[in-house]
Amino acid sequence: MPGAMSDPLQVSTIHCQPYRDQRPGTAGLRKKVEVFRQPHYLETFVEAILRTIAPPPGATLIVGGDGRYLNEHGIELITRMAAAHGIGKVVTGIGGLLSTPAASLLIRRQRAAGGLLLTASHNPGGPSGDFGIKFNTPSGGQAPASLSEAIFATACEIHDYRLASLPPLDLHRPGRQRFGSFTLEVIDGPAVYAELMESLFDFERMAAWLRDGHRLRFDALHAVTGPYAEEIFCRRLGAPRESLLHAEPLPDFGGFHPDPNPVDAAHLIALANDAAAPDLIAASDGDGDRNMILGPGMLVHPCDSVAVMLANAQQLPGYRDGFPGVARSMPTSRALDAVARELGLPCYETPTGWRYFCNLLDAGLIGLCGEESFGTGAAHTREKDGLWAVLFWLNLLAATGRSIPDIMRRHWQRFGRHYYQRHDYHVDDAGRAEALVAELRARLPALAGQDCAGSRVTLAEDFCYRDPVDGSESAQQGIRVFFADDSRIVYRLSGTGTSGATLRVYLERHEPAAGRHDAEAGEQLAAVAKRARLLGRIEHFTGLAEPSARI
Ligand code: G16
Repeated sequence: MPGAMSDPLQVSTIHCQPYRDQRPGTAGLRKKVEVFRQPHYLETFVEAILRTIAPPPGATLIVGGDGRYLNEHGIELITRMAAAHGIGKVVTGIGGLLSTPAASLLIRRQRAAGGLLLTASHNPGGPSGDFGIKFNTPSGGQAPASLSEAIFATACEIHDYRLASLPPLDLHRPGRQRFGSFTLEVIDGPAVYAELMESLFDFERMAAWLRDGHRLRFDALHAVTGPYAEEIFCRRLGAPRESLLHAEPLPDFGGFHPDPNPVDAAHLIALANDAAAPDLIAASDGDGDRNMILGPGMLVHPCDSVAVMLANAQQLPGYRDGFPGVARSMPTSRALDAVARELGLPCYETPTGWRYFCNLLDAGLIGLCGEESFGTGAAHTREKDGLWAVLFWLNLLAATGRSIPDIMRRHWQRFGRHYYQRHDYHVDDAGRAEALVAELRARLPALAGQDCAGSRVTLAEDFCYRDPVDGSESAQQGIRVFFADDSRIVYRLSGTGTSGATLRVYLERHEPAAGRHDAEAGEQLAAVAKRARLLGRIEHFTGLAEPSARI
């Protein structure tokens, strides 16, 4: 019988040629599906990961994905390769589905040697979409830059990989499948994750809020969070089934671009602006780590969301003792800093990329962090966590009895409002965007003190981060320019795209507590946007007079 208990695993060595384009970006290796379908492409990268981390014999590995096209194929392949490398157990979710935060949680719980997550996050799926893979360390967090570079260097030298011959795997049958010394364990990811959420939030109170007739709409965009939302909102909180939209995970996300933002999820903005808008509207992305929060007539910008969470944390059972400190990525608005200042807490500023928060979380320096790119999280896991953020807001609404617009207005009256917008310029020729950044960088020393479209530059620099825990330095993490009128512009290139380049221009202007808070962000930032175009000579370099998207 194949795979009987004491059979030694049969391992083959397969010859291949190295690929030299497997350098991970902001969060893992992301490429078009057609790139991943080249002969041995995925195998080469997985072999590079396994050789670089060199897990001890018998170690456990968490392997899961967001359900996009190639997900199950990738999980079966990684399982066979892991077995060939002496891994003792691979743990995955039913159907190979694991949200990114759930995978991070499992890595920590199972004391695994790490995790391989098959996701391109918010990028589109399907055969013509994107695929991706990233390695998370035993702490549950994304590989630091040094490890990613080491994996890349190894990938450039791969000429063969190892594959164990196993009988057909059943990713849909919960439980253990044993093959000699190797075990595949399929677990119920949503149940494990929901239990943790029950320890952090007041489920009784949230269930009562729903019973009282308050309405919730959660849109899973046909991505990984559907089964998690069903377990939490419907089974454990008693929300009616119509609270969930697009809950069935599909390999092409049903055609959705699974990025919960005002452009790609415009239907949720329309729902929020409807006269009969639900009390809480929320969404997550492909792999479940991003979140979008809306209330009647209002989107809660992620920069504000993390600030409101900090200001109100004591209302929630899991966070009554507050946080040791907080952090945000550099391009994220300074709304969080304003609250931290009032509470006397340190507020760290990191480069873009969730991985930079992980050292701070591991060292206990922070307990809450967030990014403008619709990511918010805390110390329960080492990834940002979409459903956690939705539950935070749901619990806050239930605990205070207030509406989202009411909470936001009170917040701005206390701390002022940081009007904020990100303008993305997509260019096919990456060289043009790189040239813009290079020119701006060269002009930096001369900028301070200059007048630029109506305001004086007070500071202009290329952000360099020194990690306070391990002392490592990350240079050239975004060009930031501060102005005398308390506005700020940040320029950087996206590290998550799979074609051309995206120039991200982040605009921010502070309106004091006594000022006007109910205006439209685009209108309030029009002058700063014009200044950003002039200063960066955006049209000259990109040929674009207007951004491709305003987020
Ligand atoms: C990833 C990172 C985030 C980052 C985002 C956007 O998120 O984990 O930290 O903010 O990409 O990065 P970029 O501006 O370089 O495109 P995700 O949700 O895609 O894994």
